[in-house]
Amino acid sequence: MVLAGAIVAALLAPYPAFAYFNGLGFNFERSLFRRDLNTTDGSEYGDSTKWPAPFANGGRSWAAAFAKANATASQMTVEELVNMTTGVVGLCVGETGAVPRLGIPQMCLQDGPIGPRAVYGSSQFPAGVTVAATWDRELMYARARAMGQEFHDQGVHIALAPVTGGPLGRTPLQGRAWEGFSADPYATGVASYQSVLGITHAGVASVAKHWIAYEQETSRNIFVEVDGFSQADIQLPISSNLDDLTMHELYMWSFAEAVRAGTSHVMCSYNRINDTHSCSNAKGLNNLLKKELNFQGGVISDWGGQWNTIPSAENGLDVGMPGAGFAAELGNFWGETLVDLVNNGTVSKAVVRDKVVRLLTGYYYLGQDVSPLPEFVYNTIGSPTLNATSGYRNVRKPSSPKLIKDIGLASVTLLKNTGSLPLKHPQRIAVLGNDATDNVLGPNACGTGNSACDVSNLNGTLSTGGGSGAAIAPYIVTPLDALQQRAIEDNAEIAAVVANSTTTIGAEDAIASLLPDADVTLVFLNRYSAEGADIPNFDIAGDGDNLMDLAVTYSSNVVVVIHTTGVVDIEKWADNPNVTAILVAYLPGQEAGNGLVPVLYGDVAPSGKLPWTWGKSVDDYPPNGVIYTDDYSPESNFTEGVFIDYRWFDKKGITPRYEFGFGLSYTTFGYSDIIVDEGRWAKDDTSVMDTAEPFEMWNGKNSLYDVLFTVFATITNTGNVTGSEVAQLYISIPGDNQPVRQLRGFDKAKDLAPGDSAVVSFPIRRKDVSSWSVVDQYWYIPSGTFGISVGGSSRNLPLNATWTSQ
Ligand SMILES: *[C@@H]1O[C@H](CO)[C@@H](O)[C@H](O)[C@H]1NC(C)=O
Ligand SMILES: *[C@@H]1O[C@H](CO)[C@@H](O)[C@H](O)[C@H]1NC(C)=O
Ligand SMILES: *[C@@H]1O[C@H](CO)[C@@H](O)[C@H](O)[C@H]1NC(C)=O
Ligand SMILES: *[C@@H]1O[C@H](CO)[C@@H](O)[C@H](O)[C@H]1NC(C)=O
Ligand SMILES: *[C@@H]1O[C@H](CO)[C@@H](O)[C@H](O)[C@H]1NC(C)=O
Ligand SMILES: *[C@@H]1O[C@H](CO)[C@@H](O)[C@H](O)[C@H]1NC(C)=O
Ligand SMILES: *[C@@H]1O[C@H](CO)[C@@H](O)[C@H](O)[C@H]1NC(C)=O
Ligand SMILES: *[C@@H]1O[C@H](CO)[C@@H](O)[C@H](O)[C@H]1NC(C)=O
Ligand SMILES: *[C@@H]1O[C@H](CO)[C@@H](O)[C@H](O)[C@H]1NC(C)=O
Ligand SMILES: CC(=O)N[C@H]1CO[C@H](CO)[C@@H](O)[C@@H]1O
Repeated sequence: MVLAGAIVAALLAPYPAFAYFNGLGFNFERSLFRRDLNTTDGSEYGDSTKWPAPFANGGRSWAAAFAKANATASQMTVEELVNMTTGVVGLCVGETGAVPRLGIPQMCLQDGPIGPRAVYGSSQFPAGVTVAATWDRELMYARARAMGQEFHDQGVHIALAPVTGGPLGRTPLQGRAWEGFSADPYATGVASYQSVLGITHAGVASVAKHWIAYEQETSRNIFVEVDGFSQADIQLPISSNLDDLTMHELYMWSFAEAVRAGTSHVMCSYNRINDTHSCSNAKGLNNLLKKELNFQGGVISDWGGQWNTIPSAENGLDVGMPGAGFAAELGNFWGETLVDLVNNGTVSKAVVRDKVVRLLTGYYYLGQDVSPLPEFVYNTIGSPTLNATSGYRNVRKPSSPKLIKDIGLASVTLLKNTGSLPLKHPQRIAVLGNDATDNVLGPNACGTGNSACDVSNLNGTLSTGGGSGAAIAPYIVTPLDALQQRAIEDNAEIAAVVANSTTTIGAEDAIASLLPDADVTLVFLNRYSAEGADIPNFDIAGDGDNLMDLAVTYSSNVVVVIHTTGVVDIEKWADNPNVTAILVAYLPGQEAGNGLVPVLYGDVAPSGKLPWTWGKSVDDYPPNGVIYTDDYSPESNFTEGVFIDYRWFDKKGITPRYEFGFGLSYTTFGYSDIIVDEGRWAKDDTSVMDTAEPFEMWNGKNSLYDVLFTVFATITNTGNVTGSEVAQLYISIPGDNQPVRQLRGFDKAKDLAPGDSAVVSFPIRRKDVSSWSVVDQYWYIPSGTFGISVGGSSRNLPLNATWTSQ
């Protein structure tokens, strides 16, 4: 049966997915049938006899926790074991069943990647894309550590974060790519590694998500059960069909970093891979994740990502979510059925026991048994409500506003500046655009809770995208708030037109009279997107284009600030000489104004760099990034292979508007003295956990993550204000069909005073100069000469050197 497109669209409408799943009825015609326990969707990749489930052993760092987990699990009955693998109803978005007899509590699982979702008394941290644009490892860690503490203090055992490159950024139209980091696997790998460490150090289990090749929202999943019957006959989830090389070199890379950092869990994704559901894909979970990456933790399904009973039990899924939660409408496959299947010998008890061991290892490793977390007190299912059994609980730390502000300041990316910035104490300031100010319905009215706003709403400044990756803002310091404070200090005038539309009565007249006399016109534009829907095009939200027409007509000093989840079309005015500066401020969280205005006024020079390529049009990117179809089995062929984002632009010779890694400062930097130091082999000391990725021995050195050589360069501040520079290293691997260059290092030289220099360093690991051999199934270093270039963006690389592998 084929469902009409409109109904598919309605099913996949933007968040509130939970409210939708929970509340709305299904009044379309459907043929009801019970899912077969064995449903595999017919692909060989769901065959656990070919790719059996490896048993956990605790790996390099979890031996003691593993021993406890194994001992506890060994005492459990089948009912108790299964209880822990199947979600139960609770206040958190997901909870595991308890084992009261052995003192194991119900564990709380809660979204999401910018802090505890739908939980009052928490901070709204900057989004993943924002911290990615800082290229600052310390800020990446600090953000995760602070978020982790809030999860901990709210009673969350398992935080559904970080987004680890699923999505990675195959298409700039992915609605929720902003929850993750960069469209480059190396950069996303670094951010994922730092984020896992930060969350873990707060005593909370991290969940690297979403495994894997989850690159579009459209047709991502419609598993819904009503009255025990499935709607799965309507449309299967999109199948990401990709080859083994692309899987290894692009999509697995950042997950390997999360596993190395010791992520407690991994979430399997909604999509299928090669026609087999990610959550029952034996090749993906048993072979690639648990065997090759040697992952010792648990695999948790995305909510409704489990589609069957026996295959998922045998093919690597450890915890099915939400199970009995959400009125079991998202599929409650295990529970008593799995108990029966174990008792009658269909599914082995050892396989189920291993699931519990994997789940409990993190619990013991993090000490959640010896210092129990506080009780979770809010009701977060449906509309977030205060459900305080012990009153409103505020866990926000006094230090968090400054951290959030600092991430904002370090992320703001200056794309154009013909001299208007930094602002030089303007006396008359015009501000245009509703993005400058408050949402008329309060800071959490649109998308950040469980609701979307009406198109005609004055949405206010965009501090986060929507869906399960959003968090409640305790307040928002808007750009206008911070600008007004500045104007007062400068004894200046400031006037803002914040109608969302130029057609609002009086808006055009107000702009026409205000702008000609202003020293500077600051225009605030945005583009929102959310989980559950892809972005239709690069349009700026609302009436932004018309607003820009008026701005450049009436002002010759227009400074544009863009809050956005990704690339938008700025071609109409980017080159207009009246546009004197363009900045992108991404999704800054609750301190939006404080994280921006000091950059505008030059207290801090901008130092953010683009974490993806800013193309001129959607057509600049690989075709078929989002597949729209009513087909029962929708397929997305990743035919571009590893050539996404800048790799594609470089291969095809396409000139972007702004290249990957680009960003200006108020000062200038000189690059000199590149040194390739081969005398610096260093044993891997960054792996918390060891992967088992196979590699060809070379030079007798023994880990894929050993440092083979280190590149140094000198960065000098050649301008006349203090600034920070993100130096980037790209490697050109010799051989046919290799990307022109690939990011393999970055180092931020911070706060260089005019005339000062700093030496930046780029440790290059074996993996960084390796390719994946599909034939031999290992990483190997191609023989020949490797090009090494260092500079300030992917297309501004003044320093060049080589390294020869043989
Ligand atoms: C796990 O516990 C079982 C039962 O007590 C025991 O037989 C087994 O050796 C343990 N496994 C490991 C790897 O310690
Ligand atoms: C299963 O989990 C539920 C919910 O946490 C708990 O009430 C029940 O006691 C558990 N059952 C067993 C057999 O431990
Ligand atoms: C997907 O299929 C390709 C062949 O088309 C194969 O090389 C790859 O290993 C498969 N990957 C998974 C995870 O099934
Ligand atoms: C085992 O239990 C399942 C679930 O109750 C049932 O469907 C299946 O027929 C049983 N198999 C055997 C061999 O008894
Ligand atoms: C609070 O949570 C309990 C347990 O889930 C539920 O029964 C109750 O209705 C909730 N109260 C509110 C006000 O949401
Ligand atoms: C306000 O936000 C909603 C999504 O919550 C969006 O559909 C609408 O277009 C936005 N309005 C404007 C004017 O940007
Ligand atoms: C720039 O702004 C001035 C008004 O300040 C206007 O006269 C002129 O036409 C504008 N130029 C462009 C290219 O829009
Ligand atoms: C995807 O690739 C398969 C196998 O080559 C082909 O049969 C199918 O038509 C392709 N689908 C699309 C949507 O391009
Ligand atoms: C230093 O600052 C002055 C005044 O702000 C400016 O005119 C000059 O171009 C700057 N020099 C450099 C090298 O940036
Ligand atoms: C209050 C207000 O000005 N609302 C407008 C926002 O913009 C949309 C179109 O983009 C108009 O339809 C609303 O009237």
